[in-house]
Amino acid sequence: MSLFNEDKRELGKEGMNEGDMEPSAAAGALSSPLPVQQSVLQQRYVRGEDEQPKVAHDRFEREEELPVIDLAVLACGSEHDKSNCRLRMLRACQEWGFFRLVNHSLPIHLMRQMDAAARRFFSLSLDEKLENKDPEGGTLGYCSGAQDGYNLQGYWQESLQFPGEKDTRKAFLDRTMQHNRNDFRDVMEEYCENVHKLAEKLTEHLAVALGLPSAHFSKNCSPSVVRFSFYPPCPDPASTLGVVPHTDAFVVTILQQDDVSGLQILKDGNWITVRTQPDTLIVNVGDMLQIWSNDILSSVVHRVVVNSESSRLTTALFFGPIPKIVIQPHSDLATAEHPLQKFRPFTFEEYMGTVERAELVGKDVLDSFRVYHTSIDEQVTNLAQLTEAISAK
Ligand SMILES: O=C(O)CCC(=O)C(=O)O
Repeated sequence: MSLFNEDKRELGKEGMNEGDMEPSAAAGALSSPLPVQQSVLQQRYVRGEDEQPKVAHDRFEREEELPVIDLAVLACGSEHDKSNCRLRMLRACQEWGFFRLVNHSLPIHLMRQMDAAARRFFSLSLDEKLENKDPEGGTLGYCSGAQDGYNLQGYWQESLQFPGEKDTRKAFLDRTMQHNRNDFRDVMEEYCENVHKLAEKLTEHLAVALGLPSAHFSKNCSPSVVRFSFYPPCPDPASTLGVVPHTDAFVVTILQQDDVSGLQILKDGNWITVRTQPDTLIVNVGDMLQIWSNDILSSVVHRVVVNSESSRLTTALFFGPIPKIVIQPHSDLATAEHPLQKFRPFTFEEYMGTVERAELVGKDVLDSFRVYHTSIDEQVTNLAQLTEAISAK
C-alpha cells in the first residue's frame, strides 16, 4: 500500500487549466473548475516528432534498476561498510548520475504531509492558484503549462516553485502565499529544513568519496529552488512531455515522487523509467557537481512522461552553489582518466544566466563552459585540416 493513496484521478481533472478545457467548460472555470477531461491534446502541447516519447510511463524495459544507497549504513555502519557505501554512491553518480536513497532520515510523516499540502494546492481553482504567481512575472510561484512562461510553454505540467534559501523564500512567500492556506507554508518550511540537512550530508559523503575535505561542496552551497510539479492526466501522452530532456543545473537534486511513475533517465541511449517505491527518494547529480568533480561524476539527461489515467505529483529540492562562489574543478581531481581542469572558472550566477537564455537542451550549457586542452601540435594539425577543407570547397 502506498503512502500517497488519495484519489488523484479526481484531483487531476480539477488541476486542468482554463486553456485546456472545452470552450463551454472554460467559461465557468475561473470561479469553479470543472472536472472536464480534454479529449484531444491541444496543439501547443504536441512536441516535435523526435521528442515524442516512445517509452510509456509504465514500461520498465530493462531489468536494471537504479542503484540503491542506504543512508543508515552511512549513519551507523562500521567504517568498512561506510567506505563501501560511499564508493557505491560514487559509482552510481558516475554510471547513472542517479540513485535511490533509502533510510534517508527524512521523516515519513513529513513526506506525507508535504504531498498532501501540495496536492491540496493544485486542487484549488485556477484563479486561486494564479493568486500565487510570481509578481515579477518570472518562474517562481505558480506556473501553469498553459501559460506562455519561461520554458513551460508546451509542458504538460503545472508547477509551484520557491526560492530555496530561507530568507529569500520567506520574503517571496510573504508577497505571494501570505495566507498559509492549509498550513502549506509551515509544512514546507519544516520539509525544506530537513531536505537541506540531507543534501548537506549527501554532498559531504560524496566529497569524502572523491578524496576531498568533507565540507568542500556543502560549505559553498544552499538550497537554490524548491519545486512542486503536478502532471494532470493527459489525453494523448504519446505526443507530449511533462518535462523535456534536460540536466539539472545544480549540485544535487532530491526528488520525492508519489506512486505514479513518469521520470525517465537516458542511459546508454535508452530511456529507463524510474519505478516508484514508497518512502524512498531519488537523488541526482547536477551540472555543478559534474564540473566541480572534473567530469568524474555525471549529470544525466532525464525527462518526464505523462499518462492518461492518473495525475502525478513530485517535490524537488535543488541544492546548488551560492550564486557568487567561483566554481572550478578541484585540482586534486585531475587524474589520468580526467586530466587537467576541464572547465573554466565561472560563478553559478553566470551559469544560470546562460541556462535562462538557452532552451533546456541536453548538456549544451555545460559543454559551453568546457576548456578544450589541445597541444600546439594538435592545433596546427587542426588548422591545416581546416584550411585544406575550405580550399577544397
Ligand atoms: O517530476 C519529476 O519527476 C522530475 C522533474 C524534473 O526533472 C525537474 O523539475 O527538473
